[in-house]
Amino acid sequence: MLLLLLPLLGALVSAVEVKRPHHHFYEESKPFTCLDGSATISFDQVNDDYCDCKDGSDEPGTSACPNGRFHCTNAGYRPQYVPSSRVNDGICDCCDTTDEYNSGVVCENTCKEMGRKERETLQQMAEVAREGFRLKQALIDEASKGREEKQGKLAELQEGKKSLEEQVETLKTHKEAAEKPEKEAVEIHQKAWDGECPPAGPSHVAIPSGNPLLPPPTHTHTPIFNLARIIFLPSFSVAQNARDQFEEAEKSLKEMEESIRSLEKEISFDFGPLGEFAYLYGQCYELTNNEYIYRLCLFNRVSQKPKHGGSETNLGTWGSWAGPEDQKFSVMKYEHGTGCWQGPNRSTTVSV
Ligand SMILES: [Ca+2]
Ligand SMILES: [Ca+2]
Repeated sequence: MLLLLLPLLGALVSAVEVKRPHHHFYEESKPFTCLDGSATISFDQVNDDYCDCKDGSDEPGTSACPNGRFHCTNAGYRPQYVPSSRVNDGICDCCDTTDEYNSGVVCENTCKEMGRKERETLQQMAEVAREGFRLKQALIDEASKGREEKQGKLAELQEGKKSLEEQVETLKTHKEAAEKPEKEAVEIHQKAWDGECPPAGPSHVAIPSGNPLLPPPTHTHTPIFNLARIIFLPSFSVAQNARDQFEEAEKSLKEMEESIRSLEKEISFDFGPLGEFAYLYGQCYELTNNEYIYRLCLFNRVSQKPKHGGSETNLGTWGSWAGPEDQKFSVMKYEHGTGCWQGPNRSTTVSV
């Protein structure tokens, strides 16, 4: 009787046997060695619903081994391993339905749909990444162009500075030359004021008015005094003109030097390996919480101001990139802010 039943049982088992996984470890023509090497068994002991290997690797298609893992091929989606305990437990775990091959539960094969959704998501992510790269490249190109422009401008300014310095030097000489007769005239005037007789001079006629170098007019002008005043005025006018020109040129030179300094500073900033952070230069952002308004001006400074009035506190000026070695450009450090009460200076760390 038993002999008669055995082939029948074998037929039943093979009817539900699931030949899986399609993996190079499982070759039907050869004996199977457990993946942990604990035993070698004949291939018909693979997926025979009896646990032979300690690691459960002989039963990838049944729940015979408590530590076994069931492999779903999930054609159209991603292959997956589920714990053997989930095989035929009445719950659909594999999208290709194969974990429920003998539980009577009817699972719907959702692999194709899941694969389609995953591909869509991946495509969207890839598009976002491509867009990001495009943007980054545009920023790099812009930064490179900006840097070239700044360097060109700097060279131009430095050239201009040289000629302006020469101009200032020339105007200074002119000024000094023009101030000499003026000085002499002042001396003459002073002598006249003191009641002495001035030497003969050109007979200019002018109306004295509000000259800061001359004593104020009074009602007791003597003819000599008036003569001195007449000699003085033209030399004052020439000297004043020379002074104005010199001062104006000197002011332009100072402005130019300031522009050079500012450009040199901007060029010296570390805007990332390819200058991709240059676009952030000079941009400011504000964050308000219950108490304070925080203001971050990138590559410049961070400050904090009480929301309901009061003075601003410096939380640090641009220092350096301070991320970990492999991500240096992920953190910005602003340092040397206002000192804390009996403590160190404030500083701010900004995560980019
Ligand atoms: Ca087995
Ligand atoms: Ca299941």
